[in-house]
Amino acid sequence: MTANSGQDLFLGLDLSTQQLKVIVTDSSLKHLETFNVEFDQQFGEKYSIKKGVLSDDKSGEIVSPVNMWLESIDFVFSEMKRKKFPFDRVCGISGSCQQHGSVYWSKDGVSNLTKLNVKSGELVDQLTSNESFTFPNSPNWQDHSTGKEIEVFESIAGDSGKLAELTGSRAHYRFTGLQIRKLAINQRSKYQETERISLVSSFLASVLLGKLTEIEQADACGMNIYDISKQEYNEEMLALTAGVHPKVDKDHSIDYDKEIESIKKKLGEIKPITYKSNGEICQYFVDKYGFKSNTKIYSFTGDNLATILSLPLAENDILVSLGTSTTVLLVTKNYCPSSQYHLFKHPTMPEHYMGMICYCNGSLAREKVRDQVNEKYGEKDGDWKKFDEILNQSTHFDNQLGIYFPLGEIVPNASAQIKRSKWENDKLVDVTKWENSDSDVTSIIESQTLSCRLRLGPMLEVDGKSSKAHDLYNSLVEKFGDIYTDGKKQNESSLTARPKKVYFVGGASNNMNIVKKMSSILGSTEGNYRVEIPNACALGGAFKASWGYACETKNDWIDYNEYISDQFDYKSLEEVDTTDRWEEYFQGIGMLAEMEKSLKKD
Ligand code: ADP
Ligand code: XUL
Repeated sequence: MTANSGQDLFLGLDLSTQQLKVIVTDSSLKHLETFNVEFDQQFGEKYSIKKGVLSDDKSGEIVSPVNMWLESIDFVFSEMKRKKFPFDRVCGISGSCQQHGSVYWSKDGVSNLTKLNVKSGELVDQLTSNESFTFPNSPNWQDHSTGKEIEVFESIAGDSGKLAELTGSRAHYRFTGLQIRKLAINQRSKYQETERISLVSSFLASVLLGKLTEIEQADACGMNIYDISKQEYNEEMLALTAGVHPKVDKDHSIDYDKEIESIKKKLGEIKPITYKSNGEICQYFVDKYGFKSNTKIYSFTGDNLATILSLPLAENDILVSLGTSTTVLLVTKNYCPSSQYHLFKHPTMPEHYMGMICYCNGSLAREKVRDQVNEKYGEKDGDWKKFDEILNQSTHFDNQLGIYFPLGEIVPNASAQIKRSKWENDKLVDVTKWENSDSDVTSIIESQTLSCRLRLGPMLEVDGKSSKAHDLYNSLVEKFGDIYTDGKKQNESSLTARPKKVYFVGGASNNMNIVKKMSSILGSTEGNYRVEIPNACALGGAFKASWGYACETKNDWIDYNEYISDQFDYKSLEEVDTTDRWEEYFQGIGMLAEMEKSLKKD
């Protein structure tokens, strides 16, 4: 498809848990082709992996073999070569990688990387694991083995909220600083032999460059050690990461200053967000596949960060991903951290941040309610017809709300439970079931959406104050008192802020009734859209490369959002026809905040 025209091409690579994907776009952001290699299918036996990873159920450790990733790069490019892909037209490459994972280069590895050449075999032959990497495997984001590290990171920062203020997130098992600490303590000599530590994103960019490149600033925010406001590593967190914090690591023979210098060197500098490339592709790829020697490599970023690059997402726009779990991403200038969500630097807009809220109880919780109504009405298993019919009948908020957590929830932090409450005689009354069990349908969509609305509020900017919003806020507080979310007091602007545009993606966005209901509650001011972007993060990577190339050609910044908006295929968006019930759901906000106060925790 691409072979006949002479247009410039861009590649977006996506190194995820289960596959390496390569997406090809042209300079008008047209998606031309996709290539991929699935790890289980291609390397399952050789590396004994399942779903891309090695898991130890006892310790909770989950890792991915670095050699497998190296093999997959040659594999997918060889496939492309076999299909006569015109590598010589590729001008720029960027991409998206699973977040938080880390790769540990030995001194030899750093040097081997600069000597890659086509005569010495494949990447995996030249960067063999025991020689080039001090640890052969990379911790995976699903890892759960760092419980002790969570405790020390939060206690040294003060508490979960303070760590979130500093680094954009509370401590999480998967975050890189904690994973490095575990290795630095348990396998000290291997840690000490480590010359450099890359994130998965900077690892992949480094391999293409044939030299080590810096950790990308937006992805660095997934480490729990990077002070986002000061734009530098936090020394206390670095000391923990290196296993030398004087309050928790009592080995007095350790030379603290030397260890801090050493970990800073291992991690390398973090360059502020830029459009500038990190260099040109190395000779190995030129000779082996026919890339031109000036193909630019732009910094790679994390997969969620790359996802927001695939759409014209401006400040205060949000992306609601209704997959197995629900993930909400938004673009904001407002650095307003909380222990219940994440803030990262935006990968292409230096003044902006990306907010991310991750819920466990998304589709599976809705499916349980669907199954319950299907059973009641004798409907077919798995069919959403009855669920939709009930949802459509609900035309207003009727003062009752349920919280449905068949799984323990991250946001808010709560154990598995179901809670239903009604607003009666000016107070909240808990009930074990509704008069009509059909009410669970509306109630689950309402409470899931209101939870997003409550937590998005602090991250959104208010566009001027309206007296209407002021009145709504006053009557809310009069009725419910001050509203607290996750221990933090909400104020007038956080409770009355509205998103500009809302985009819905993921499996459940196929359901227009769910999307309409959610839209009516979120109350966007500039429209709601449903969009199908099956390869969003790889596409975001390719767009980042073509944007970087356009900026470099102009030798100046081009606003990322303008760049995407100018060329974006708006026909791919489906506008959602909805009724705005934003005002009516102030009551729901008050009720949900009240109900969350009494949720059970583990
Ligand atoms: P993943 O997170 O695995 O990528 P998907 O984005 O494919 O998941 O979403 C899968 C979920 O989408 C399923 O769990 C299912 O409940 C939900 N889903 C798919 N179609 C519908 C529908 N018509 N109505 C509601 N939910 C749906
Ligand atoms: C985000 C996270 C996952 C991985 C998936 O914090 O851990 O979304 O990035 O690849």
